[in-house]
Amino acid sequence: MPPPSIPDPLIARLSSASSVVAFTGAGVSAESGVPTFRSPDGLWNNFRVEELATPQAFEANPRRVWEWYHHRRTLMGETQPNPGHYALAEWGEHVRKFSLITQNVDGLHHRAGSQGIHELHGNILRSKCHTCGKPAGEIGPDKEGKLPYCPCGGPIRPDVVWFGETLPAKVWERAWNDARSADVFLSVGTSSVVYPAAGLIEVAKLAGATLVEVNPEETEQSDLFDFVLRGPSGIVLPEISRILGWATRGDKARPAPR
Ligand code: BJW
Ligand code: ZN
Repeated sequence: MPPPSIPDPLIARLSSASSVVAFTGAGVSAESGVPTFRSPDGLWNNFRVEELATPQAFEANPRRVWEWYHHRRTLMGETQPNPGHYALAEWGEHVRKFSLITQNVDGLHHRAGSQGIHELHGNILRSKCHTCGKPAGEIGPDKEGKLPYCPCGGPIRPDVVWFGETLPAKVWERAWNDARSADVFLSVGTSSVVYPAAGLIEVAKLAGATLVEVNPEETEQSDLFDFVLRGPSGIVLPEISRILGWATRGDKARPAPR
């Protein structure tokens, strides 16, 4: 697929910006083979994310919820960052103040070399106690499927944010401040329906940022954006890097032209 054309005024805005925020969602990892949540292939055993990613689901059936996370941990161990992740890692080296705010728990931005990532919804590799919150490393059910427990007696769970739970306070505060002070705010690969994360788009808009959406599909918030780039992030972001002369590792990550 050829990249959509990137408007010159957007390139000018990006090259003069002091502060750029990229706010990412599951779509940025789609080209790595990680299913998004709200697409038909995002269902797991016919369950929707809203039925699995809740404290109530874990308390009622921890084994089922762990099976889902075990499946996803295994899948993520087999996937690699894609050119979209690498492009954002390059931007971190070129923009005076670059902030990467992600809703993803897959760690692919980190593996692409991005630094100082704000992980709003946690990280799938980490675990913690559901009762006392104590970190529990990377543990999960053992080979026989026995579920792990904390010394306090509470069940161990993935260290991610489920529906009805608050986001990690410090991470949220930093993300909010960065959105508030962005010159350019790019929303990449998110359906923009999950709050409070999706509210950062409006925070940036009200503070006067130029808003850019990178997504092959329209979203509920598309009308808010100044620039809409309809294409996969693994194509669009490296194309922006190429035009700005920021492409370094992204070139290596992309397949060589035939
Ligand atoms: C591509 C592509 C390609 C495809 N390139 N793009 C205010 C208003 C309304 C509701 C609420 C509100 N405040 C709170 C709520 C409730 C709730 C909520 O938002 N519900 C809505 C769904 C209605 N929010 C919460 O409960 C949050 N907590 C909270 O608010 O605390 C305060 C509070 C506490 C107690 C009581 C009341 C308030 C917590 C939300 C936690 C979300 N957690 C999950 C799971 C994380 C762990 C895990 O991964 O297992 O986070 S749910 C899931 O959705 C995950 C994601 O991070 C999140 C967002 O999904 P995302 O990334 O946008 O993915 P998709 O699949 O939706 O979209 C993918 C997009 O990619 C699509 O647009 C494609 O087109 C695109 N795409 N290929 C670029 N190649
Ligand atoms: Zn505990």
